[in-house]
Amino acid sequence: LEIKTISTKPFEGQKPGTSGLRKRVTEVKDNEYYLHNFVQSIFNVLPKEQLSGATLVVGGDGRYFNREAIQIIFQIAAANGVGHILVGQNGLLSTPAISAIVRARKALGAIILTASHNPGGPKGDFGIKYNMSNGGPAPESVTNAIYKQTTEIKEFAMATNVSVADLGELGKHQWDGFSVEVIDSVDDYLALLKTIFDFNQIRQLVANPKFRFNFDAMSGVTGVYGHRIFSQELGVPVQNLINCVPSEDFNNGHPDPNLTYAPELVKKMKAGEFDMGCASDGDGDRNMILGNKFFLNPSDSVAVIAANYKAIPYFKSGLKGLARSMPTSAAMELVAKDLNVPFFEVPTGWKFFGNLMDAGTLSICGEESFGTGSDHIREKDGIWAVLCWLQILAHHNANSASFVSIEDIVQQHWKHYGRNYYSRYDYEEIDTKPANEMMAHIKEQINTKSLIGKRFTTSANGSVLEIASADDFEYKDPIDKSVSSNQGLRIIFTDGSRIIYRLSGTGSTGATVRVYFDKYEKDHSQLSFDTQSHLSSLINIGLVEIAKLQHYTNRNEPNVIT
Ligand code: VG1
Ligand code: CO
Repeated sequence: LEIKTISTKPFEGQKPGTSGLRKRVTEVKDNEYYLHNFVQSIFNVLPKEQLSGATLVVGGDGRYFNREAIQIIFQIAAANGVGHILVGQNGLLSTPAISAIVRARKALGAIILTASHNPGGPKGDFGIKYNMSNGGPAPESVTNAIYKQTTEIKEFAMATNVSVADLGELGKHQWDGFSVEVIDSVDDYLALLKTIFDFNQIRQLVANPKFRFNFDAMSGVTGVYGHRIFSQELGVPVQNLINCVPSEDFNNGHPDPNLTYAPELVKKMKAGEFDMGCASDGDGDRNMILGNKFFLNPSDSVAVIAANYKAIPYFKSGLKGLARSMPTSAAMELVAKDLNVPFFEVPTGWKFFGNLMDAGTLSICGEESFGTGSDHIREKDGIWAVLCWLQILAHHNANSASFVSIEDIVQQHWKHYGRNYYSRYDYEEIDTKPANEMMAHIKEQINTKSLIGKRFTTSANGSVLEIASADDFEYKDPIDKSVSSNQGLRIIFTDGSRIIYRLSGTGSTGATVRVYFDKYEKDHSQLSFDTQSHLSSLINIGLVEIAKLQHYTNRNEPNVIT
């Protein structure tokens, strides 16, 4: 190995957010050594004795600049004593697949190259994140230490003779004390999924002419997985897989599976062309699932999966516990209560679930942001969520004369548990200053306790909503006792309704304001309303009365409504 030490200077703002460091490609490329600094800072934090000879997994969602970044990571890793790197074919590995590989191959950790659902290409975003040996995102203690390194860094080391010309060809490349192995992107992950689900039963559902399935990879990494798993393994016709060729700029799209950015799929589902339509984000950890003319809210999705756990072979021996992130609708705890298993409410971001899973107290969890997963890995998992729904549908239809749809299953669930009407409003690319001012305005009302006892008469039927409590969510990890503060402003009403305000931690420029609304109904006559109209009073209180959102941000409408 020809190792060179190169001097450098710190760059500002290399602080990982909700899920790694996400920056405009221009910022990364225009600043020589921007990436080098961050990668060296990761290695500076890892204990030398663990790093020496260790195996790391490297891969990503295939976005622009990943190819160059991968070669840089090889060189810096080799110079820092890493022994072996497993890299996905063509640099492609979904985030959940990386988590599975780290665990299966007992790697020290992984470097994941993705900005997830953010757009890519020369003008889009680049992202990088470090995962630990459990396969999950590094906890805040580690990301804070990496950030500290980035503010002090003076030099980095790289092995200049290391490079792999063709990442398309499987196989091993060896240097003195260092090797790179190009592995199949799907094999390890598929092997794990086969231990979780009954593929035979799902094949029967897929073969049922009453069931029409569609999958949209949004030109992200899951195209590779979709072809192999849905088509080759389960028999879905190839023409039912759309946008399944990974593209460096996501085909000039926004690889965020929601009602705004997946219009092609949404249109087909609204027209009743399919019985199940699914999409995943750039790196494959998110999922959107739609039924025939039916929107499956992600908060409902994870609750229904939990309630139907017996249909999924992996959960045969029972559930250890259930969890959701704070802004996710409260549907999950009703299931936990009913099944008599422990329930946890954690801050936004998957890293908080990992500790609970490692301690053996959590089986299924999810977020309102189209993230669903279980303790089979330590990341949320889009394909897994699709397979859960396929398995649940297969189970319900195994001996049924008429077809049991996604909507039927959800309606059944609401009848049993009641329904959480739920919506999230996103205001993207707001200037940081007014966004912070708006949050401060809400915080002020929380601090002075002026909101408590406040009553609002609703326009719809004149009923009264009264605020019971309001706080800035703080989480104490029950396992390692670490405390995470400032995790979202919460307004809770006496009937259990909630309004939550957060600033996004995954954007690369400006601020994104997220406002979440949750209202519970259990009366059978109250289950079939339109979500937006049923929430309209709560939404008005949240946007106008409490936040004065338009005044601060000058926005009339959100960019995305979920
Ligand atoms: C968003 C979502 C959060 C999710 C995170 C990472 O974070 O709200 O639930 O865990 O993205 O998802 P924020 O801070 O922007 O609200 V992904 O698919 O980017 O790894
Ligand atoms: Co993602």
